[in-house]
Amino acid sequence: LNFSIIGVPMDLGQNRRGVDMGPSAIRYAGVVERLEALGHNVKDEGDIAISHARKEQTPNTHLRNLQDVIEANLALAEKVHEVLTQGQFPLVLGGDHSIAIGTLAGLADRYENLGVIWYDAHADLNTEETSPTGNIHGMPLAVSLGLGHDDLVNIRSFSPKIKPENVIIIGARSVDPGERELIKEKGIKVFSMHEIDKLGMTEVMNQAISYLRERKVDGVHLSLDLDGLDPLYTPGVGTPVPGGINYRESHLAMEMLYSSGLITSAEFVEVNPILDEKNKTADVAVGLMGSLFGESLI
Ligand code: DIR
Ligand code: MN
Ligand code: MN
Ligand code: MN
Repeated sequence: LNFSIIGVPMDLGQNRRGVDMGPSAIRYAGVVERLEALGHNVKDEGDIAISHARKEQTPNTHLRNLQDVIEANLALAEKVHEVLTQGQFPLVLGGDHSIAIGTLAGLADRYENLGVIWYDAHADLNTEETSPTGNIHGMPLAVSLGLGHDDLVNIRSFSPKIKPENVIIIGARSVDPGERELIKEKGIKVFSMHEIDKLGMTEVMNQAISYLRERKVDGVHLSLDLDGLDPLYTPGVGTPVPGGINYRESHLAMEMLYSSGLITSAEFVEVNPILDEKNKTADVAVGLMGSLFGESLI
């Protein structure tokens, strides 16, 4: 593959500083070398410029740092769109998960029927009305489905970006009441920790892959929040939730996605080296990219 790595040093979609250093931590963990060793071509596009001179809060909204999040995602969407037109595979490094708004906006006019795998402890389906926190990193999936603040929903001037029946959430274990309602209302496919425990990761991934094939998707974006894994393996995340997906299960999931040949773009988000132990979380992220892009043991 011909990768374009796009760093997004964004930490304004949530409360804990340091996740803006995620792209550096992942580069330090050797992402470029790891992919090149697999025979891929890798172009590092550098980072999207994020202003750390924070804008004034938008009055009468519960959406934290709204203007900064809009600006960053407008720039990211343009960049993702640009690298796609060059035939590159977009690999986005976060940064908090609010950046998925821009990634999906940049992908969406290229794919008529994009599939999305959301690997996360959370559903990221809140809106301003349902959010318990006001943190936009808890909202990107809802925004991409067309629900949320107009300026977020209409990035690149169209909405929605994706269809609810093309979304699969894997690893959920912390879902807010409003998100649960939306999952039911839209019929979003969820493999929570309950299904992973009960069926095992092999069956979960087989079902997920068949589901997307039946939907006749023309591309699949993997949005991987490192908090989907158990914090034992990825402690450097802002909102850790115990009882998560383990290390081997996660590698197996990535290996099965590689074999499926379905994945056409990916992002790895919420790596916060300030909260980490010796860059463990970025190391795991790069390891998972290895499995996702062709490493095998034998
Ligand atoms: C929570 C946490 N559901 C919120 N969300 C997180 O703030 O909306 N998403 N951490 O990754
Ligand atoms: Mn998330
Ligand atoms: Mn276009
Ligand atoms: Mn999460």
